[in-house]
Amino acid sequence: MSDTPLKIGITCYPSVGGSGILASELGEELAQRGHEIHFISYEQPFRMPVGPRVFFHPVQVNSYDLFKYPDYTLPLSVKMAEVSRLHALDVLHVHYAVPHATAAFLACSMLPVGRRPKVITTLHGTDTTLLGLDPGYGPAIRHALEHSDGITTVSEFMRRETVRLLGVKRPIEVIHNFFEPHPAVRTRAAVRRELGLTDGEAMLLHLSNLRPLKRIDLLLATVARLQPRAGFKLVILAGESFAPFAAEVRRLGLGDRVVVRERVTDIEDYLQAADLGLFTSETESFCLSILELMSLGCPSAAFAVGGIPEVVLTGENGVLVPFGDTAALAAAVQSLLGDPARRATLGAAARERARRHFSAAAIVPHYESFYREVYQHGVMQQDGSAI
Ligand code: GMT
Repeated sequence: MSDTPLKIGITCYPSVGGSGILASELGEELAQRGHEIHFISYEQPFRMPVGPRVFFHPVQVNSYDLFKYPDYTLPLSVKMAEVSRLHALDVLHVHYAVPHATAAFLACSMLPVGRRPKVITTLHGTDTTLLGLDPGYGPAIRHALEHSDGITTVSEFMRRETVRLLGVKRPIEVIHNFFEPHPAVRTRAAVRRELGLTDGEAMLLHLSNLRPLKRIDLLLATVARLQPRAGFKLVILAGESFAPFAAEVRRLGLGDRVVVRERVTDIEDYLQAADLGLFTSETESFCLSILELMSLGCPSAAFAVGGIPEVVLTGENGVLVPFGDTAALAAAVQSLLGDPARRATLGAAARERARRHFSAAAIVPHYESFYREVYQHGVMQQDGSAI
């Protein structure tokens, strides 16, 4: 069993977002290692790999006039059960609890006992920190976690929060996120030209889905403090429309300093062109974007929140300041913009940390061994014994 390839179903959100990106990259790496991967979602994931042993099963959601809200959980669970049965899945790995863990629970109850895949739920962030606190979601999340065969979180911070907020008593495996860059297609110079960067301008890069907890207000407030303005441009790779923030950019007089690209797919092109990452989230379970930059040798400046200090060691491979202190963040950015040698030192250390701790080679075997452990030993109790 230890080397037998597994048949693994992966359910994730297909749109731009860290959990979907991680799930897609994990599927790609697992397929390259010989496993058979079945993605199940309402759309083909944004960065889903193409190649041998990778399949996509779309979930069809019909809208009926009799329902005020269309339901996704039921058709998803039916599709999960169908794919599990037809392809004899060993493992169903769901990313982000809502509604995927609940749908997996339902899917398994539709299957005969001996033909149920082992369900592994990976908690990525707001499925615990936000929805876990919502009385309309929390009990269902807890129930689905109690019935998952294995639970993983993407950081130690996230594990602690899951225990604290959801009272989960089962063991939780911490498996950090990973990133494996694909080769850039264009040169650094070509990308900087496309972005309108002149030779004297440093490129600050922010990439996120712009949701409220990313605190784009603080991002812009930080950048507005930087002098001289001619010395930098802030490039924002936006997973959602940037339109709601355009007025604030104008109000701060940053109109000619901010360049936005929406729903970019050739992400490595932009990562390799950056001089410094800039992030102002109020919470992050990990912050995959920081790791993406680190993997290409670019350090970041950010607030020290959530799991970010597990990724960035301040002063060694990036800079972290207390949450909300835009003056300190701007001072750190200002100092790094004026010191290319220090940026290079931090960047080299960032690349090395990413390679050593958060690369596919470091992380994917951990997922594989966890799958096999759960597959062979079933549900684990807190004391490590099987149910
Ligand atoms: O939980 C979320 O907000 C969504 C999720 C996503 O789909 O982007 O983000 C989380 O998962 C990422 C991948 O594991 C992490 O890098 C992000 O830090 C995390 N976001 C938050 O915790 C806010």
